[in-house]
Amino acid sequence: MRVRVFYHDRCFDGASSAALFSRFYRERIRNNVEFVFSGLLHRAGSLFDEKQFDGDENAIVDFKYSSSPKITWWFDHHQSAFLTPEDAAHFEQDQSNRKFYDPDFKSCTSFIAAIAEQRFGFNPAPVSDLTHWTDIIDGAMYPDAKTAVEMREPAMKLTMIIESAQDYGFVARLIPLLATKPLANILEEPFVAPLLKPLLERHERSIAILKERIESKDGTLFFDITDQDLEGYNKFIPYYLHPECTYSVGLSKSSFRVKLSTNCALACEAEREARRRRPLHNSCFSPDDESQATHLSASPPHTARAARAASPRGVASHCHG
Ligand SMILES: [Mn+2]
Repeated sequence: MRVRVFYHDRCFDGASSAALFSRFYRERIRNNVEFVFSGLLHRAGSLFDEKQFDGDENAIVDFKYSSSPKITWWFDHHQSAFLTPEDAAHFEQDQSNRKFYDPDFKSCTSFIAAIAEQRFGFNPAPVSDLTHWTDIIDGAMYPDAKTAVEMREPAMKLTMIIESAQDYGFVARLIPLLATKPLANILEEPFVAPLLKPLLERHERSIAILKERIESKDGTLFFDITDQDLEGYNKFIPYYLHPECTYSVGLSKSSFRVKLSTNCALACEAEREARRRRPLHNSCFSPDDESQATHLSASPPHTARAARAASPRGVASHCHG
């Protein structure tokens, strides 16, 4: 029997959700199965190719709902889980006890662990380190900018590797290890270990460049690194360098877009609580719709307009949601 698991690709929580789901499935549903892991990315147009729903069971974890009858399991915690009101209504009517949604969870991995324990008798103790770190990383619940930037923890290093994975098969190969091996041991795997050094060097370089570029004004940090190839730089670096500041507004560039990021530091309990309720990391503005700036826990209200002024072609953005 084949179980296909669709997961949020290039995301630590997405990969960990697929890992935890497959462990839970093997232990509590049936053992004699082959898992096939397929990454999904948020992109314009249709998110799913239903022809791919070809397992005897098909699960989606940490990603949007699909009303296809071929999808037999679903877990998500994103505010934006439903593409349409029809999808939400379809989920509301589901009686299968196999589809679960709770946006109060900081990570989908800890959500799967909780449901698997409460409803299916799964023992989450062996995966507690994994769920601890997916909550911190996916919920942006770092105790301080230092933890987020200094990359000491194996989970942080794995996140960096997963988010920058170039090879389509890499994350799928990593998944079976995530719920069965200590994270520090996974970093020593021969197909994982060589990837870390160049990423850490790139990270160090981005810290050095931002250190040089950041201007600090009235508690807000401003920077423009559109002339640098720093796509995917760590969003906590500005606060690590300037702990006195609460907000940052930055322009960066990748091969096909200019991106405006506005962020707020995890400065106090109130902000942390706000992030808990909206567990997303980064705010996103599209050129057409300021109301899409929904992932923001706090920010100066003028930033969307400032972004348009700064970029005549509009500001494209990537929502890590
Ligand atoms: Mn997630």
